[in-house]
Amino acid sequence: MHTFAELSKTFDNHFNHRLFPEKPERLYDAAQYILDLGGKRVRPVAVLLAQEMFASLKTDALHAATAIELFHNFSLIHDDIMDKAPLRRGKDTVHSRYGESTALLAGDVMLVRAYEQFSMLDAGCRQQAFELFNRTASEVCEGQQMDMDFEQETDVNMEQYVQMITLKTSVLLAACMQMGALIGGASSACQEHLYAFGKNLGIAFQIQDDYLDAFGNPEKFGKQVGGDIQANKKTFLLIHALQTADMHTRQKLEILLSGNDAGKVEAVLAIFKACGVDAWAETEKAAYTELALDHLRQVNVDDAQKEQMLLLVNYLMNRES
Ligand code: GRG
Repeated sequence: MHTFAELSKTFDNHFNHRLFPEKPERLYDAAQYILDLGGKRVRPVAVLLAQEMFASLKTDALHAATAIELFHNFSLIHDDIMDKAPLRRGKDTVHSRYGESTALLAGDVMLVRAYEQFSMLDAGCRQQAFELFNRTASEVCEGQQMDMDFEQETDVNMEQYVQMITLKTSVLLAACMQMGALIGGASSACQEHLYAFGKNLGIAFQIQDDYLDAFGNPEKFGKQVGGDIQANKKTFLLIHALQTADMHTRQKLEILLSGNDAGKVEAVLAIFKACGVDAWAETEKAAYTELALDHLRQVNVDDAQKEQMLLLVNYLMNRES
């Protein structure tokens, strides 16, 4: 069994080389560009960690991990186009550097490559892996649409928000966990607990993302801090602030959100702080992490097999980027 650090290195060694042909140069350079920016590689490592809870590391887990990292990067490119985001991983977004049309195509070709990776899986788990992946990819699309719809809506409640981020963010982490378990030969019950573990962990992960978007260190975060506020995104922090603020503060917040004045981000952040949303986000994050851990405890393997996964949990919840 490998450590979390060893599995991260194993994946990097497998993945960190040019994955695309030379020509047409602009298309494949754009696809390779975002991969070369790195990122935390949380999802592929989750696949490997989950797989190693049940059997020694298999090549199939590397194929699935590669597919999911390609898919994740594809979705980031398309998301950044939709959000008109200037920065990703501290550098220009793909569309800022290569133009929107090439960025769209680069994302598309990465999705095709992801399917190629899944098609290499052993016949014993290929069909189930495809089904899990296809269901998840559809859900990510649904979550993305809900997220965009919420930008135009004034009254999004916490339940709707959790439903949206479950689809947009959490189900992919959940699928990584289940995919690893499936490839490792785990029982359906273990696969389901790992899925639920990943899903709750994904919600906690998104809370951390919302927190970092508002309060993160711009040098470490890698994206524009305050980007969610600027784009009127409904986030955990905003929904909580709207729910808990007194009438005067709520009105002030609504006026700020309806415009795009200079100083909007700073003014909204000041209200967030006055409403105590930073401390509240920490409590919520801990609660979802605990729900996730409840499911991990129910996975029927020795505690020693779960130790490395716990390191991933710890890393995710304390990250600054
Ligand atoms: C699914 C067919 C299909 C299309 C894509 C654009 C889109 C539809 C969905 C957007 C999904 C999306 C980008 C969700 C955000 C998830 C998220 C929290 C991303 C940040 O992940 P990190 O922090 O990033 O792991 P790094 O850079 O570390 O890889």
